[in-house]
Amino acid sequence: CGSGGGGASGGSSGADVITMGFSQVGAESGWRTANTKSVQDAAKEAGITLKFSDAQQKQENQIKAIRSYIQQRVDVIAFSPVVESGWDTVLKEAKDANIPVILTDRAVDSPDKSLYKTFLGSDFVEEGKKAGTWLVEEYKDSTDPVNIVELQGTTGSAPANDRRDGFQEVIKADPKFKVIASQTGDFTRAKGKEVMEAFLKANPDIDVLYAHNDDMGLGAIEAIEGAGKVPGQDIKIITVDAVKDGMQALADGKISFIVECSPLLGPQLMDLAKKVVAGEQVPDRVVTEETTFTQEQAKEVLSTRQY
Ligand code: GZL
Repeated sequence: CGSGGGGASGGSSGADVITMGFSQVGAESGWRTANTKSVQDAAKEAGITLKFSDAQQKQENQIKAIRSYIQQRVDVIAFSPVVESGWDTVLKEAKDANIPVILTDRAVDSPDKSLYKTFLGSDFVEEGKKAGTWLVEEYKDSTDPVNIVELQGTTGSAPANDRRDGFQEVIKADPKFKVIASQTGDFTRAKGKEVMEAFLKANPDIDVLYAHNDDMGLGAIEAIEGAGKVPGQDIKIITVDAVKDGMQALADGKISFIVECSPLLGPQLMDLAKKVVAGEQVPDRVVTEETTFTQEQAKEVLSTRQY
């Protein structure tokens, strides 16, 4: 019956099957692939009918998908906003259509918190702080300048803004840490490699790379090796995510430290969706559990990693 917003939709079986419209950022990284699998598997497990769209990292495609879900009268909409701004209009349309919205993975900067029921995802500022804290510890016995280059995530995205800010908040305490170059690599390996090649050409004495995700770090490793330098030794590398390829590079000593960002949001998302559709109260914010990994720890857990 697809009554949308609160009522259970008819779905194929006609029973109380919930229909969720999900707008995914894209397929830009190993993290995103794992996140998509988690959402799709969890929907199946929960008996939720999932309408899924891949926005290829374009906000206009996400807005189109959300409008289409509103037209289809889905029971609940969930999405990972590719960037923080520009959502108020379409979220207002969902609210006016009485269709609840759940934010997953990334946040929006809308001041009107009534536009969505809850935000499930990591604390990216914390992730940036964890990266900075490791670096401060790593160089605690040195007074020499530490030249850092930064590969930022997608411009305007919550993870890029917050991982940058959290990292800065920690390293600003010691003036020896200098971010000598910072540019977006759009969370992809290809762009990470391309930007790192430019960094290497312009800066002969880079000590550290801080990459906002494993994929850009892995692309940068190709550039570093291409420049005849040893990743993890000539240039220490800190990344975020802890996907399998990143953890392998960490275990191999090419990456120095990884801050975990879990993509396995599917099960929690489906639980929240059921509660929201049933009109139950849910927390405004659900922060995912995650840790950090050194090279030694990566060797221990590599075989058990789910993604
Ligand atoms: C973080 C997520 C980021 C990952 C990247 O929750 O939005 O997007 O860190 C992914 O790998 O592309």
